[in-house]
Amino acid sequence: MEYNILKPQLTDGVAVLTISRPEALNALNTRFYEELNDYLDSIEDNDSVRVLVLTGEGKAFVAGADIAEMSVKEPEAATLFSRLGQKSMARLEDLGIPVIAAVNGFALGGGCELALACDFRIASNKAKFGQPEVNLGLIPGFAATQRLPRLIGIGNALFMLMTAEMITADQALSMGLVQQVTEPENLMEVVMNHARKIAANGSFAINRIKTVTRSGINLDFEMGCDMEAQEFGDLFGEPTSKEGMKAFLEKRKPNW
Ligand code: CO8
Repeated sequence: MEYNILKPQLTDGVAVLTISRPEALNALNTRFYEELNDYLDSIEDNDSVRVLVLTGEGKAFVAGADIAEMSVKEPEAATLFSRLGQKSMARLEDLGIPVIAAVNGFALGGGCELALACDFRIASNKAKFGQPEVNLGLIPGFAATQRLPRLIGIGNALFMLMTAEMITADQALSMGLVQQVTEPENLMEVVMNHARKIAANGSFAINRIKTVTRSGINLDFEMGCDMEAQEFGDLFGEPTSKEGMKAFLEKRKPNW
């Protein structure tokens, strides 16, 4: 498929997917989701992609769902669009590799929701976060009502959802919504350093961290621990764990 909105790039096992529709501040429309799903199909079984980074071109990460496209929808079509967004974002959460949001600018509404579906978020100090749906007479439709309280607690989530206030990257950091804030010019370098470090580690362990943590948060604590013990044990059947521990004992870098 030819992409009009997405610009994918792959270096050293790290795929950077830039959302590029700057004339609409990268607003998410149906075409975006078609391209995203096509791209995810293409990397799902591609072992050379070990980390995925999402970012936006221009002054926005993503300024929300496309209000122009949404404004003419009837209830049934709006529900379908919401489902399309929810399912597409769930694919990022379920992807077998880490997904990092490099938040370069506005992450509003659907844009904040897209960042929430990533495994962690690193933001430029110019980034702004918000869930301004109520200003449009709407509620979020790409799972912010569900992911936000799980990530930052119900008080912080309801503050963002009810006030529609735009918060700074530093405020987002203090709420745990982002994990690191950088100077704008350093954002991609910082993100790429993390991504390359993750990509250089044994992907078996990294990918299991994602599965166990993401599945575990929706399970009872004991069931989560059972799953962790099972996965921990399974790793001992992989050559990568033997090599990792052997390398430590031999005071050398692992040769995965
Ligand atoms: N959708 C469509 N176009 C947009 C969007 C958007 N979300 N955001 C910005 N644009 C367009 C503007 O209309 C403008 O276009 P034009 O140049 O043709 O007039 C262009 O991008 C540049 O925007 P501005 O001139 O407004 O730029 P400013 O720097 O002055 O302002 C803001 C930047 C503050 C980010 C401002 O653009 C803004 O408030 N945008 C809307 C933010 C918003 O409300 N987002 C939430 C949308 S609702 C949502 O995401 C719900 C998700 C769930 C959907 C469920 C499906 C049913």
